[in-house]
Amino acid sequence: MKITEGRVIVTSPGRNFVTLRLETEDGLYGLGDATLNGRELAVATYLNEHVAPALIGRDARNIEDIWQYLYKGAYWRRGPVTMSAIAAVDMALWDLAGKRLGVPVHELLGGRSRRDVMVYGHANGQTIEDTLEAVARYLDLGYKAIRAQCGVPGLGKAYGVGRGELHYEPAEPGLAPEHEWSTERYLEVAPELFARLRQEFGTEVHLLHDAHHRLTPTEAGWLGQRLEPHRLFWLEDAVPAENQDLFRQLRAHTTTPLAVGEVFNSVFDLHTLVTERLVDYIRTSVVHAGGITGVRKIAALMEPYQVRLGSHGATDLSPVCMAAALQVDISINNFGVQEYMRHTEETDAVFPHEYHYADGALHPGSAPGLGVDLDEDLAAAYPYEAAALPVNRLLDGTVTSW
Ligand code: EZ4
Ligand code: CO
Repeated sequence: MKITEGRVIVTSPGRNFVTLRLETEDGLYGLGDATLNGRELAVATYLNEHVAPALIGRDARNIEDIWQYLYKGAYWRRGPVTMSAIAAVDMALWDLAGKRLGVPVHELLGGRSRRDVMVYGHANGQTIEDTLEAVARYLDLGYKAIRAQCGVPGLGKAYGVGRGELHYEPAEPGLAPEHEWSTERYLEVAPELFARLRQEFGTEVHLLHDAHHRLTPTEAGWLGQRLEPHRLFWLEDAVPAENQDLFRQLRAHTTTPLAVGEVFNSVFDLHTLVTERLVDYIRTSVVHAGGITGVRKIAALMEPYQVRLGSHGATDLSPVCMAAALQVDISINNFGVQEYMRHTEETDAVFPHEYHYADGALHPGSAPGLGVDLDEDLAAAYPYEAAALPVNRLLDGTVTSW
């Protein structure tokens, strides 16, 4: 089962996606997502120049060995560009393995641990009233878990408060835009939002919230305490993710469950958080954390500490990543929830997939491999367009720090 070709396809059906297609000598092919929002071409180049040539002639059946070879063979370990490239290879190899054996990938990962994969969507509004309406719409669609965000009074566009309803696209065309931010004003509105949500919708629905790395542990502890009566499913990215030490102070000050990790790419980004049990959920995604193999290593570390996986699944993670994430989610024991923001119709047409939504959950389907394809002719109709995630400045012009 020698690998004969590795090709990178960049397409922008509403947003940019980078996909790796690996082909083997018997004519089978596997797909892997390599999309890194705002830095897409760095990963495409890394794959084209450094990874694809090293795969030709290798046996596609040796998934673990190829993962280790790429991880250690880079010498410069970890990092989002490297780990997204490794992830793409890994997903494509699992896809190939499933197709070769005629089974969905989760059957190779130990089978199903649950019936379906609970998902959450983003309910956004400029005001609290708008957000209440957005939550009601998700409830009508059957969602059991909903992330709620609202605008901050007196501020322009706030990051994390999306445009559109079921879609969410925080990247903007061109270079990184600059937005304004005020923690003081945010801390006024956030507890009020959740008080209103519980009043309107009761205690049954799981409510989530994302603070996007903008608070200090003191501010986050204050917020977490005020959210305790409203029993959140989680408070995400309350403090900057890259300093694991900050979570000790935060954890000591609130029993609101904590989630972090959409920007993580290896076990060494989170080992302190897990082994000291400073968070409840880790949000690494298959694409940014070294693929199915990378996320399974992370999930295995988390399991005895009762830390659960709550994978990142915003619109910038392609249907290939979503298909791969669902194979992991359904198979591991310590799964919590999967983020799910729907892709545009154009994206769904470029990436036909087996997974489907019903009753607040995604179902991975039973097609061999990952259960997702790429229509290359259609993909070619959507050329790459530069876009980037925003930077926030405080009201006096200072870039928000760590
Ligand atoms: O901002 O996917 O929880 N979800 C998020 C996402 C991220 C984007 C970054 O590319 O915070 O919406
Ligand atoms: Co987030």
